[in-house]
Amino acid sequence: MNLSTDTIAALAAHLDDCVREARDTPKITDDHPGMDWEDAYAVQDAIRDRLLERGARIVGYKAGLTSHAKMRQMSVDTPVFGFLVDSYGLPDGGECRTAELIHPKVEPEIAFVTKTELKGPGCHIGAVLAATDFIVAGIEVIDSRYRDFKFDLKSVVADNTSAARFVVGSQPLAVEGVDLRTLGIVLEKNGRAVAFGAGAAVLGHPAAAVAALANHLGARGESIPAGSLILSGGITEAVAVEPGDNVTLRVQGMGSVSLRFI
Ligand code: OOG
Ligand code: MG
Repeated sequence: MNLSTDTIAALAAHLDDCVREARDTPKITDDHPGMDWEDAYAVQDAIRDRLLERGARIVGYKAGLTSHAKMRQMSVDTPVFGFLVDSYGLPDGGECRTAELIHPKVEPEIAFVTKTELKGPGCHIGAVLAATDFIVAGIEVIDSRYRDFKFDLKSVVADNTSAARFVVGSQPLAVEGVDLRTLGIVLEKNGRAVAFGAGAAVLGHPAAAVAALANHLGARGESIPAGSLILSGGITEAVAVEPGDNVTLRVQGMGSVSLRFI
């Protein structure tokens, strides 16, 4: 750790205020070039504590930058991990209010719901599949608090990996007998298909992203509790949205899920 406890608390308050006021900021490493990984996750933890103090509940976790398309789009080279709270969740077919956000983008994802605890180190795809209750189609709405979505990995980790909103579909699929690598997805914006992909785009297998999350949490003395929702990461590049847009994600065997941006 290179930053003081006070600096970490101040950075968390700053990013939390940016979320609440839908206002952007230069990336925080501009002023704190010495910030290391531990500092970055400490800022994320401090944001989580602020949300919990205001009554939010942790409903799950997210892995991000798990596909080459996303890594290329954001010019970075390793996955990052964040948390999801209940207030980020939207109903399928519901409205997402863009006035509450800075510059939202949508990502097509495969979401996992766990039935037993997952604990690293040593977590692998097999353990994730054994602990998975079902998978479901998910759209993540990301909204980096950094100006023009320009960041480095440590800044994005501190900003809870741009987490803002998410919606999951209502047609669960059991993983038994399903090859998650070849699950096809189509993302539509206003009735037009704008991005396509398959599960293998995410670290070769979406369950690998969940295993990486469990190993990341394990290194910090945490685990993924049973009943968690986990977004395994955008399969394609993120797509910018604006008021009036309708977004639908179709996933093979899992029906569709949609959001309206107002
Ligand atoms: C970071 C979050 C990326 C994903 O699924 O890859 C992410 C960002 O691109 O702002 O959630
Ligand atoms: Mg995502």
